[in-house]
Amino acid sequence: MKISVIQQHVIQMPLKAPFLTHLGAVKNREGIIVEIIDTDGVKGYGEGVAFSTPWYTEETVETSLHMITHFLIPLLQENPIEHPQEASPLFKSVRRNHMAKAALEMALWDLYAKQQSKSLATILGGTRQVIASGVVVATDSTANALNQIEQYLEDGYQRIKIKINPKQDYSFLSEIRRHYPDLPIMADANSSYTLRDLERLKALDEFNLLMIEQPLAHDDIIEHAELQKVIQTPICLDESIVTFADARKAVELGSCKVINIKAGRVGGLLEAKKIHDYCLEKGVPVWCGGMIEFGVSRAHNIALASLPGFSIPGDISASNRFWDEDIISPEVTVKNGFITVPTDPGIGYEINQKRLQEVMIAHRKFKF
Ligand code: OSB
Ligand code: MG
Repeated sequence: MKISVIQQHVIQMPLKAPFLTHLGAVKNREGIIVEIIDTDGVKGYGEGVAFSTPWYTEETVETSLHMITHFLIPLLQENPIEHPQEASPLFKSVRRNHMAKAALEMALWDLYAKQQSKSLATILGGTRQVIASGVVVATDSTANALNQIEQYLEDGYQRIKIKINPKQDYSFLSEIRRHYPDLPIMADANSSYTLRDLERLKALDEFNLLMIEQPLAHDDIIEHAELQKVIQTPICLDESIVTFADARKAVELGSCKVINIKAGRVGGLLEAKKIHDYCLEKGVPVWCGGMIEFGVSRAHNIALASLPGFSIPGDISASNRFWDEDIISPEVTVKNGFITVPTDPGIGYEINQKRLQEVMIAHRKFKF
């Protein structure tokens, strides 16, 4: 792929409002923007989506930087590749560290698409011109949740996801349902329940949720299958699915009826597409998850969600859901609940260099 330089930009930006889950608050988002430049000066971009602390998965910004710098970039330097689909097998000699791998792998896909003068969506096999946009409410008060929902519906979002946990579920959701009896809503528990909470979880069936995301342990497959047998609400797995093999186990065991795909969580676009293809074949709907990301990852998500199996609105919202000013130009916008899939080469968004410089806290350059 004629790589000449890889640049690593560490950035930091405050969220417009804290994002609250039972695992803590995200107020400030750090992220890694990877830039891969070929010998003709063509630039591909990827984003490391690990958080500053290991609350959602075991990776952090620091561990990602460590893996990218000391293991993954050296692998690319020593083993020149012809196509981005070779990156994931090459990175197999490093265990896990999926978000670090994905940051590089996704930059390679963007670069490759630009080298071919095709949109990333086209390169991946996307079939949609627009994708349906959903948004997440992550707060600890009913009043805040109702205000946010009102605003998001005005903004045109089609589906609302609400963070829940055993201390904020039944009465919280009944209040929301009282105001919005027919709104497509789903709940994300981020592993806050156990099977001891079975009665609480059964009680949520009455809210006609589209699905409940990751109710049980982050690494469980078996207990979710037990739970799915006794609740009506479809279970969607997020944290439990970190590989294609996990997706297969979950589908075959009946641990879920829906899968949330995040390219970062599964190690990149190749693995994400593998999971997508398998689910499409098995009739399991998938949707694209979010990571409170900046524009680069958001753009990759849009391309991924243009694939045919992404039949449910994902957590892909506008740049202004989280940021005063994003690092891409134009920003991602939602119109009448939809985001237009770009047709320009690669991710189809430019980097807003001025904004990138403003929010950059560290930088490193690797020559090939
Ligand atoms: O569990 O889906 C999740 C954000 C960060 C980490 C985990 C999750 C989330 C979200 C999506 O809920 C938020 C978004 O980017 O819109
Ligand atoms: Mg989730």
